[in-house]
Formats: sequence, structure tokens, C-alpha cells
Amino acid sequence: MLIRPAPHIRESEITDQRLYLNRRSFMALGAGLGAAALLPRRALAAPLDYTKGVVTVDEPQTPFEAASTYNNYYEFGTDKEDPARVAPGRLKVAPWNVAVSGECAKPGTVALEDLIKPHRLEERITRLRCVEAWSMVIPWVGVPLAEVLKRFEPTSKAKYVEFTTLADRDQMPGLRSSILDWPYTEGLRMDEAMHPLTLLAVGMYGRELPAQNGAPLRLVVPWKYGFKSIKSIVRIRFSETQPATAWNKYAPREYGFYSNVNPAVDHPRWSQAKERRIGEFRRRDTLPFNGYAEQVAGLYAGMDLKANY
Ligand SMILES: Nc1nc2c(c(=O)[nH]1)N[C@H]1C(S)=C(S)[C@@H](COP(=O)(O)O)O[C@H]1N2
Ligand SMILES: [Mo]
Repeated sequence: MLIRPAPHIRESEITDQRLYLNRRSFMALGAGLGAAALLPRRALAAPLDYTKGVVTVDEPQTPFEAASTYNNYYEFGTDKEDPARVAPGRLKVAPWNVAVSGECAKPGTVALEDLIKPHRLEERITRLRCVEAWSMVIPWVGVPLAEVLKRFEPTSKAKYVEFTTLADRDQMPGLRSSILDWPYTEGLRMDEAMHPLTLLAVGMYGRELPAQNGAPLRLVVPWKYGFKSIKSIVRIRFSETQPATAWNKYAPREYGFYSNVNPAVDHPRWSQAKERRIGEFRRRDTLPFNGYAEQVAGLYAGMDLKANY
């Protein structure tokens, strides 16, 4: 079976939030084979059953081989090839528990299966735009984060959500370097976390996530720079105050809490106006909010997006 390019979808089909939600509930069930037939044997993870969800990108998918060998996952090294070389076999992805705490009525530690099982998995093809000015188009498989968070019953004091990656020196040789303040953490404002585009991913290309892409559970926030999409999550905490984030602590002037893809605001050391799609040579214009402005710009109405970078 061939990897098909994302089916064509008209702008009008993705802009209306209600239409978007309605489409989601009427999607036909599809089997999760897709790209798997083309994968090298060592890369084959378990296939997933999922619903064909909304395609939000009318562009060809990045080949699996590229998306699973060109990675940022500093716990496994700082070179792009390090995570694929080091993480598989070392990162133990089962059993996996997620501790949920903070401002919610029903905190607790939940096994990954129990966290995901009550929900229907769906595929979302979205761009991933790294702050380093490259991008990919990836078919993720996951559950809207909002559905997962609701069951913990966040209280009215829950204004933000903090996420934490596993930090285990035995499994993650990158932790020997103190380049980041481990564990890696990220955060979203509550309305960003509850937005229907925000996905808790357990797979890509129809299969479970490879270790290097953040197995067994990662965030996908399509309108934000890639570093917001935190990998291998072990902890979710609801909080009243804005959580600290790993890259913001590393270089506060370069990486802000909001991290919205914004071609009009340069990174202090390079431009954000263009990007290179992995596998291509030409450079494309970067779109505001990574192309998802219609869906998410309203979240930031009245905010100065140069000050809140
Ligand atoms: N725990 C953790 N999560 C992480 C990172 C990391 O170093 N550690 N890198 C981030 C960055 S900078 C990017 S661009 C994306 C890359 O995701 P990918 O390797 O699946 O393409 O993961 C993000 N999530
Ligand atoms: Mo990134």
C-alpha cells in the first residue's frame, strides 16, 4: 500500500468550528494499515485501530522514514540522528503510568491503557513546525486532550496545565548533560489545552509511536512550535499559575511560554518567515499559527503577540 498524500480539503471545510466538530462525529471507521507496509522491519510498532479524522493540511505527508530519523529529543542526545539511534530498545514504554495532580477534583495515577481506552482514537494530519525553521506533515493518531482532561474534573482554579517528560538516567543518556533542566516540562493555558486541535498522540502513520517520536504518549499542538509538543509524558498537573517550561528556562529571550508559530516575530538569532519542509529543498512561507489561524487566533484576541512570544 502506498503512502497517499493528504486528501484535498477546501478551506471552507476546516474553518468553521461547529462544522469541524460535526464532521468529527460522523467520520467513517477506517483500518490502521496505511504506511506500515513500507516501513523497515525494525521500525514496525503495533498497528492501531483509529477513526479517519479531520485532515487539516492539504500537503503531502512527510515519509515515515524521515519523520522517525530526524528528531529532537534531547534526553537521547542533541543531534537529529541521536534519538532514532539511541531511544528504541532503551526507552521502556510499558508499563507506563501518568500521574495527574493539582487543581482538579479527581487526581490520580492512571495506567496508559486506562487513560486512552475510554476514547476513540482518531487520525489527525498536521504540520509540525520546529523553531529551527524546518517542518514536517505527520499523520498522528491520538485523542483530543480535552476529552482526556475532563475526566479529572479540573476546578475553576485550573488556569494552566503542566506536562512533564520521564527523566530516567538509566534509559536516557542525554540526561548526563545538563543542557536542559531535567525533567523536560511544558505548559498550556487551559483554553489552549481544551482546544479541539490539541491532541494527545499515541501513534503516527497508523502505528504506535516510535520511541524517538515520544512513545508512548506525547502532545501535539499544531499551531505552536514543535518544542511545545512534549514527548513521553509521565505527569499532568493543573495549576493556577503559569508553569515554567524547559526551553524558556534555557533561553528566556528566545523561547517564550506562548511559542505560537509567528512568521512576523523573528527568533533573536534567525528569521521565522520561511521554513524548509523536510525532504524538500525549496523554502516555503511560514503561515501565522502554522496555518491554523482560523481555528485558534481567537484564543489570543487582544494579546500582544510580540510581547507574548
Ligand atoms: N521530552 C522532550 N520533548 C520534546 C523535545 C525534547 O527534546 N524532549 N523536543 C521538542 C522539539 S524542539 C521538537 S521540534 C519536537 C520534535 O518532534 P519529532 O521528533 O517527533 O518530530 O519534539 C519536542 N518535544
Ligand atoms: Mo523544535
